[in-house]
Amino acid sequence: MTEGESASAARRGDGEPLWEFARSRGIDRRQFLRLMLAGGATAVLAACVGMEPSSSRPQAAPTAPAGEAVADSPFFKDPAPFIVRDDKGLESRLESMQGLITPNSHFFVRNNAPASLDLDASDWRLVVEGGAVSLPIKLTYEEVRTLPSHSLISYLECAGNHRAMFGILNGQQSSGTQWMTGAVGNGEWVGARLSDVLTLAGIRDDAVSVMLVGLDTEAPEWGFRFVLPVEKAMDPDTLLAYSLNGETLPRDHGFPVRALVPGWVGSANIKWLGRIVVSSEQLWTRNNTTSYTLIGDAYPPVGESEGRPVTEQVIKSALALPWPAELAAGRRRIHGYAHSPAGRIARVEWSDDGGETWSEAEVSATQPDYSWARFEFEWDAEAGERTIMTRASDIAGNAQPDSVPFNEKGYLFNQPLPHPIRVR
Ligand SMILES: Nc1nc2c(c(=O)[nH]1)N[C@H]1C(S)=C(S)[C@@H](COP(=O)(O)O)O[C@H]1N2
Ligand SMILES: [Mo]
Repeated sequence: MTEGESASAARRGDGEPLWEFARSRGIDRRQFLRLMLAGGATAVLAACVGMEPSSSRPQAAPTAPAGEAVADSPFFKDPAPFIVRDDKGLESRLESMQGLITPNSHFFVRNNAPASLDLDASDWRLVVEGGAVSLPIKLTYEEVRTLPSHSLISYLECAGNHRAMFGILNGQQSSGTQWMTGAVGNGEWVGARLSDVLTLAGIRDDAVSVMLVGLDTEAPEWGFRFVLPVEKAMDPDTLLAYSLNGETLPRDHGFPVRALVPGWVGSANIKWLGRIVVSSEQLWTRNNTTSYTLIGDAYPPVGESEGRPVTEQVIKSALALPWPAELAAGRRRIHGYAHSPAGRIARVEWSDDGGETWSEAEVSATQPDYSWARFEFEWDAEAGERTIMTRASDIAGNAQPDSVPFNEKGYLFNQPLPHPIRVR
């Protein structure tokens, strides 16, 4: 693939918006065509970056979002709506959600550093470098925001969501934060395409790995970083996000810019992004060798990893109820959420007899982009100690498996959950 070809690949299905964008930066049709002939989308984007929009469009100010840090808290947001797992984890309560979008105040937080960073957007730079780029660049926040913006609705889930269930249901506890079902949220993200930034940096056709590095820990051994294969990095839906649910990206979620990698495990979605390293070799780092790796009898090691690095999520469903739940007897509507990286949820079934018989739940019709689905059903709650189990399948034919082989760090647990409910 030549540089020109990689540029057009980056714009596939998006030719017209590039022209629209160039025009909004004062570039006329002839200049546009000349730039396209000379250097493809790379040249057009390079000519656009740094130029003021000719029509002013509303942009959030490049300052940290409002709100004072809670005294002595490692987080900026109020922990009240959450299950506080530890000083690095706020778990959402699914029962506090009704609609499709998780409000920012209720969106789970997972940090590996001791505290959320408080960065100043005017000092912030994004460095793009490495052996597989021909034009290493350093972008400002304004420059990232000047690139064509793309918005999508996507769920974001920690690889360790449901991890506690290895111990609770299968009797074998894994290491790591014992998340129940709330290390997941669904939001509307706006950002630049990572592919546009890589195109600006002149990504070469021999690129293999794109490593995203957070500013929380830059140490070579322990920096929080994630290696994407170039194909996923160049996917037009992989974003450098600066907005969540119509607000400037909150500091707990990676202000000023984070990666949003739809369908991939939470740890790929690097917050407080500071550096991107593009290499013509497969890169190995902590987060694909010892961490975020399936280690166990069922998972033979891959490359320099101790096991199989986690990449894509798996299909899951959970009820929006406390664990355990307490309900009064009688008919009621129960709801929950299901999500799959492979596409829309086609079907959710539920069982209140331990999986002997299953009934179909209603699945929300609205399920844009990489959104999770909301499902609901009517349940006649009879007094006693009860359980309800749900299992989802997606339009690609994936379904939740009956069992998941153990892995030491407890990732990707997606067995159907027999949710305990005490009915009085
Ligand atoms: N720089 C940086 N990025 C990071 C993390 C981190 O600790 N540092 N945590 C990752 C993990 S493990 C998850 S699950 C998601 C959580 O995103 P959230 O806190 O916005 O919900 O961010 C990921 N990105
Ligand atoms: Mo995570």
